Amino acid sequence: MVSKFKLFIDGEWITAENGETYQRVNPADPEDVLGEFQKGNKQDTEKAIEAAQFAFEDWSETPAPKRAKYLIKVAQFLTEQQDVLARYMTREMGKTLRDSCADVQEAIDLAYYAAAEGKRLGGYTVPSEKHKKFAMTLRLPIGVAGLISPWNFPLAIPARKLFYALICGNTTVLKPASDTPICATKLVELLDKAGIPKGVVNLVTGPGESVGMTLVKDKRVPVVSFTGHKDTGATILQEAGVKRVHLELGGKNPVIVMDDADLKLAVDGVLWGGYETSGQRCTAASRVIVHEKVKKNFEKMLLEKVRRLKLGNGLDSKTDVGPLVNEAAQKKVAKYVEIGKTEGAKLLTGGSVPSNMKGWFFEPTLFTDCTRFMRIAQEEIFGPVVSLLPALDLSDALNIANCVEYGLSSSIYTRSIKNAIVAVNKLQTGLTYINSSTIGSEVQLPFGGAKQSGNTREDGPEGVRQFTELKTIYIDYSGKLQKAFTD
Ligand code: UN1
Repeated sequence: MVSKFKLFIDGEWITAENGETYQRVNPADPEDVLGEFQKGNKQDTEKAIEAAQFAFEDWSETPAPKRAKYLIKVAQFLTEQQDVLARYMTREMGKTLRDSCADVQEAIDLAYYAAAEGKRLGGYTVPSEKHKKFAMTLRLPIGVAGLISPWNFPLAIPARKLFYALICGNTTVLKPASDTPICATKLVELLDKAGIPKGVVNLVTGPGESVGMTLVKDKRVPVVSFTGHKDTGATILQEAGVKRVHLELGGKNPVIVMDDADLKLAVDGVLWGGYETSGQRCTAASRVIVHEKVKKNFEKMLLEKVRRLKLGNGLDSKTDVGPLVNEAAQKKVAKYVEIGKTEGAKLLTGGSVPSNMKGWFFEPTLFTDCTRFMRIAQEEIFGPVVSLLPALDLSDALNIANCVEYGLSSSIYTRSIKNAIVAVNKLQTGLTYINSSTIGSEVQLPFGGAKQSGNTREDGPEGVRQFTELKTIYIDYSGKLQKAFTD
């Protein structure tokens, strides 16, 4: 029997108005049907928006430290259910169990961090120009938040968006990626179990064109947070009109390996950053820019390890690299490998769909002798494909690193403080890691990119800024009219 999943609107688990559903299968085993999900549409989304709008007054007036209590309960439930949730995640999205557990852990950390922000949620005070006048700011909730989350972090990213929106006093409508509805549904179930008041959290599964776009266009939704492809982000910006639109988009993240680097450490960093989650992270280390003096040696060391990566079902503890999320992703990666070969990049290993596996697998792939303007060195592949590019020196490496339209994450391996500081200042990315890979952001620090990688920062104190309206307050207790900018 196929499990049936529902929408969650105004505190009720209901089916979509038009009765349409869709199925999702396990990417490691397309015969394993994971469930039947509601194909929500514009009407369902509007119903959810109305419910969220209605719930806003009470929720926004609930003291933030009280709102935090629901998040702490959810953190406890997530902790109790970490293994169960990780298994669902691996089955619906493909990543290894180890990786899925980390995703659940990120959600747990986010819940505790956001809950603590509930006790700090405040503005600032500054002196006024005038006698007997007090000036300050307050952070107030915005309203209904439309949250559109991707499939690569099926729990952590919906959690990040929901928890910050909620702690700040907004009500929410979540539209998760159609490939990963189970984890999002489980998260909403836990919020419901924690007793979150009805209408505060609503879940509508269904296509981006109807559900997502309704959230984007509807004037009753004053803030939208989206993580996903840059082209979708650009469409959202065009369609949204005047509202807050937070975009976390793609990346083409470089690792620079200098001639003074600890090469073993750099190899391990590239291996983790490039192939964990099968390269399906917006922060994935997809370009490795290697100083020509160490290129040969580094290439050999990396190749040896890439060859040893075990491709397989994420539920198997021996697996290093799981499948891609769906068939379209597999085709896209295969297409890029062909483009790379045609452009003259040298394929060192991988490059094919394995013939003996029935899921959407792709071999861990390594290219070398790439040049900066090749498409495989410019465009986001979102698969287990890493491209090595030689560089003459630090300045050449930085030019190569910056010559893409993205600017999310970057990394440099060096023993020189000078190289590291120059790189921090010159790399045009929201995140820079020194002597560690391009992935692995922590919840208490801002996350987000420059250039085409997005227009915002999530996480840490920035998460609160995303979901609050900053109100400026002047309190004049002089009892007189005091005109601005005079005497
Ligand atoms: C993403 O891929 O969309 O640093 C986000 C990391 C994760 C976030 C990735 N914490 O890799």
